[in-house]
Amino acid sequence: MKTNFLVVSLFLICFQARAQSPGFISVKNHQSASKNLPIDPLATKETVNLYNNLKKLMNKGVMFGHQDDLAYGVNWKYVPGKSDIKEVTGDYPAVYGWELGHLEIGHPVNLDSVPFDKMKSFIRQAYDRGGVVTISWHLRNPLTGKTAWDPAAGTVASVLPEGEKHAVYKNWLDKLSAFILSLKGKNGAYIPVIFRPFHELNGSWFWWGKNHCTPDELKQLWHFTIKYLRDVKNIHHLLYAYNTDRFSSQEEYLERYPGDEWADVIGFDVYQRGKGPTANEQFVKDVSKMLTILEQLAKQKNKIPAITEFGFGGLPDSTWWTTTFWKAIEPHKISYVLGWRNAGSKPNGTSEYYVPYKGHASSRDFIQFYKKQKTLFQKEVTKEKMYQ
Ligand code: BMA
Repeated sequence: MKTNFLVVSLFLICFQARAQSPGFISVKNHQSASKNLPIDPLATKETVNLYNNLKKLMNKGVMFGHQDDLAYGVNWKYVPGKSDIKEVTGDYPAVYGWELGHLEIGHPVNLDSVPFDKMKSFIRQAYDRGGVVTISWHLRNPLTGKTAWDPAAGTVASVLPEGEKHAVYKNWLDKLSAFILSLKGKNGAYIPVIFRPFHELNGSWFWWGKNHCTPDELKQLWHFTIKYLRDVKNIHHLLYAYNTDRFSSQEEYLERYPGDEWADVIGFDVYQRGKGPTANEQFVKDVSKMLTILEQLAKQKNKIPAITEFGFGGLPDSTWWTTTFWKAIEPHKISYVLGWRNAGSKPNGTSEYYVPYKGHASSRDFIQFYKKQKTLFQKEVTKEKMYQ
C-alpha cells in the first residue's frame, strides 16, 4: 500500500508541476491543433461539432453572414423576425455577427446602441435555427478611457501582466466572460461562438494596431486573453478567429499571428472603396490574391479560412454581387463571408449599409447570388448539421 501511495503521490506531483508550467497549455494545444480539434482541449461537444461542421461545409460552399442582421436594417429597428437578408431572399443568413463594444464599461447597450439583453436573445434565436454566431469587440482604450480608435502609445503594454492597466483589462475580460457564459440554448448547452478579438490588427486605426505595439506585445496580449478566458474563466465554447485587414503578402499576414495553438479561424476584412469597372476589377484581383494566400495557410495550418468582414458601402453597383463579389470568391474554398452592418441613416447624417434591403437596386442581383449552388444561407445550415 505504502509503495502504491508513493507512486501515486509522485505521479500527482509531476502532473501538477507540468500543469503549472507555462508550456503545458501549449503542449496540450499543439496536440489538439494537430488532431483536427479546436485549440481549446476542453471545447464543449457542440463547439467541437461546430468546428468539424465548419470544415465539412466548406466542401459544399461558402456561408453568407451579416452583422447585426436580426437587430435592425435600413429604415427599421427591433421588428421581431425581421432581417434585410430575409426580406430580399426569403431566407436568413447562415452566420450572424455581433459586437460587444461598451460591454466592458458596463453599458446596457453596445457602441451601436444594440441592447445586450436583446443581443442575447437574437443569438439564441440564431443558434436555435442552426446559425453560426461570431462576435467582435471594439473595446475602449483601457489606458485613456477613450474609444477603440484612440491609438495612445503604450496601450497594449499597459494591459499586459506587468502593466498599469492590467487590472482594468482583467475586469473587462470578467465582464466579457459573464456575457459569454450567459449564452445558452434551449437545451441548456452553451452556444458556441467564433470570437474575433483585436481585428484588423495589421492596420493602425485601433489601439492594438500595427503602429502602436510590437508583434511580440500583440502576441502576448492574444495569449493572455485566451488563457484568461479559457483557463481562468473556464470558457470552453469559443473558437478563436485571427484576422487582419487587407494584406499584400504571407509575411505581412503572419507578422502578428499568435501561433497555430492560438487560433481556429483565420481571415481578413476587406472593403471595396472605388466605383466603376476598374475598381471592380481591382477588387477581384486583390481579394483573389489574398484568398489564395489564406487558403494555402489554412491548408498548411489546418485552420478554417473566412472573410471575417466585407462590404461595398452603399452598394452603388446593382450587379456587384454576381459580377464582382462572386467572381472574387467563387474559385476559393472558404468557410464564410460576413457582410458588415446595415446601420441605415446614422445620427451624424450619413448612411451606412453593405447588404441589400427590400427595394434596393442590387436586390435582384443578390437573389441570383443567393440562388448559386455554392452560396449557403440558413435553410442549408440546419441545427443538426451545425451542432451535431
Ligand atoms: C464600424 C462602423 C461604425 C460602428 C463600428 C462598430 O465599421 O460600422 O459605425 O460603430 O463598425 O460596430
